[in-house]
Amino acid sequence: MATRRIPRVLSIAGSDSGGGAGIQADLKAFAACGVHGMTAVTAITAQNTVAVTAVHHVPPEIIEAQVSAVLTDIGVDAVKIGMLGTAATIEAVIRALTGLSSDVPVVLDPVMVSESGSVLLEPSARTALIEQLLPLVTVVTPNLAEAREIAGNDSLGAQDLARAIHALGPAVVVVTGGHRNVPADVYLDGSQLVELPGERYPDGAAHGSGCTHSSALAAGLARGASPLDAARFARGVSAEAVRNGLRDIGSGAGPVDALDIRRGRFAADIRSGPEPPANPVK
Ligand code: PXL
Repeated sequence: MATRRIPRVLSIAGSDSGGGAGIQADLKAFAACGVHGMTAVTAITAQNTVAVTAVHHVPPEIIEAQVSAVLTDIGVDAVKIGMLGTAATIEAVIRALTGLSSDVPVVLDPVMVSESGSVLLEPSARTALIEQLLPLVTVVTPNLAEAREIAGNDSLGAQDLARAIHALGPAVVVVTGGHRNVPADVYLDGSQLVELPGERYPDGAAHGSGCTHSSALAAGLARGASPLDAARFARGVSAEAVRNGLRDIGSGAGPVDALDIRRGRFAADIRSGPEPPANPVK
């Protein structure tokens, strides 16, 4: 019997040297969600659990080359977009995605500020993100602060923010509930608004929770789920990753753990790891 092809998901996002957020979180979330993860790195951040100390923006042609390399050979079943940083990067990503079939879902996590409070999207790039990229995406997943920024309104509640952002063009809006009074995500597509309740884990470790959420959502779509089911799935995966977060890594906000790293596939005992092949290749 032929085995089913493993779903493929591309993350176009920034690198977090501390391993908590960005592409590092995305690849862990993809592995946890049963899809093959690939990356096009947009920016390299020097970062730990307390601060971002430097950012290098990858040249636009290298971003386009990474996406093109993935699309021309491997192909994708969904794309997740995270940290973009500059207007030049946003334009490069838009150019790179013109080669994408229109039935491939694109999930945008509109990253603006790091967990530790550093600006990850230049203020001058906000217009490009809102006017050029947002109308092209299938799902956008702002947290409350990002939703206020995109909608240009500080006083609306999460449901009205979702409506205002939906009017800007994306097919689906999911306002994540991590910073709301009620711990629920708001899901809105062209026909329905649904509150997705969940637990809040204030004692967990949440660095990378937004990245994990949007990656799990993209993985759900790549596996064939509807946007609503994928949003529910992502809510559960990211909450679990926060609950299970690695509080003892670094002195600041510890990284989420979507993979259950302590119980990793080969974590138990080095001596009882997998047997080497009987006839090792010399
Ligand atoms: O969580 C948003 C985010 C995305 N991408 C990178 C980050 C962060 C937050 O710190 O560092 C690279």
